Amino acid sequence: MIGYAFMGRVHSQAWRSVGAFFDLPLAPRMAVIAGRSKEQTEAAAAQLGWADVETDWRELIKRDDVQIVDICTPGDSHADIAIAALQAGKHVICEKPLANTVAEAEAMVRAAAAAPGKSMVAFNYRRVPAIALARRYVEEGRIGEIRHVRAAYLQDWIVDPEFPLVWRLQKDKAGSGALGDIGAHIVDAAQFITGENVVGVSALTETFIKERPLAAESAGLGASRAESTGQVTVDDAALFIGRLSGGGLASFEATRFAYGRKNAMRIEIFGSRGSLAFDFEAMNELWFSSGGGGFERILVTEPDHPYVGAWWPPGHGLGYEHTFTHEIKDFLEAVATGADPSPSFADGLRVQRVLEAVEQSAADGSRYTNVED
Ligand code: SOE
Repeated sequence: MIGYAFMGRVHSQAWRSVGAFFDLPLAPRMAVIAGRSKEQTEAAAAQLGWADVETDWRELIKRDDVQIVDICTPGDSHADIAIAALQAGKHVICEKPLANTVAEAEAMVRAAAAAPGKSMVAFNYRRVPAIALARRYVEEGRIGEIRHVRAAYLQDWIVDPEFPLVWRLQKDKAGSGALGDIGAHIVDAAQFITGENVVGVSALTETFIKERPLAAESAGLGASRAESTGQVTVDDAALFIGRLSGGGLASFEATRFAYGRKNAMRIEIFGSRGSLAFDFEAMNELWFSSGGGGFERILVTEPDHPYVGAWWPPGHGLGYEHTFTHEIKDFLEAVATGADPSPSFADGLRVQRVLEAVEQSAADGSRYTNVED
């Protein structure tokens, strides 16, 4: 694993627990974790359960005891690490969004196609049981043809103008702001559940707070007031409408400025025969309308619901971390059986192209912009 912050911690939890709940065709061993600071990486390894540490990811990739590389770093290093790992014959799982640019994502797709290893982009929300169940309902034709998708991802962690300029607010590190961080999730979820693509968009983006205090680690002792702030170089919010490949219409809202909404990843799908609705803040529920008569609440905790049978008795519920455990389980099965894991790097590139079209449209007065194929 490379990186030990939020994503490194949650992926580690998944690697630690997956074998205790699922019958796996192979047993993962948590060999080595890489980070730049030796001290902090050693502390992370001890806490998270990794046997060894490296302070340079290139050394990790060279090791014979590493067959799978899990990339949990900011987007600016995804392409370099993934391509090097694939070329070294490793299997790769990479955090989302796949890369910071379409060009990087294309290079990753080419490297994946040329390499023997398996590769997967970690859109974990596909592995929320209720979202996997929603896809099953669409595949079974229960809601008919898709007319509308209404998706929103609402958070509030940077509403305070004094919140520091962390890497997620810097374009050179994160690629984009709310758009790539959380907008990418709802684009992927919409495409996953409906089985259709977003083919064109019209967008607005905004950065409400343009300057913020530097994060502690970059604020330098004795910095004057003027020197202790920096420019926010990404969007705070991105709103866009789009067309789906099946002829339906979609709307997307991604914002970190929605006070009271912590991780409200919401999606509603309206079809010719029925509708589905989901909110991550109540992630064990899926709402289904079979046409007329309003919505029925499905408690997605039954053993025949996706992934649920491996866990607790009905009604006991799952949480955020389980989505990563499910992701690692599916990835390991693909590695063991030789199947192609999903979402692939090509799926990640497809999302990246939507993000790019959103940025182009927003820069171009919201002009309708086709998503490249
Ligand atoms: C931060 O906005 C973040 O952690 C995202 O990066 C994740 O992908 C999402 O799951 C929760 O919010």
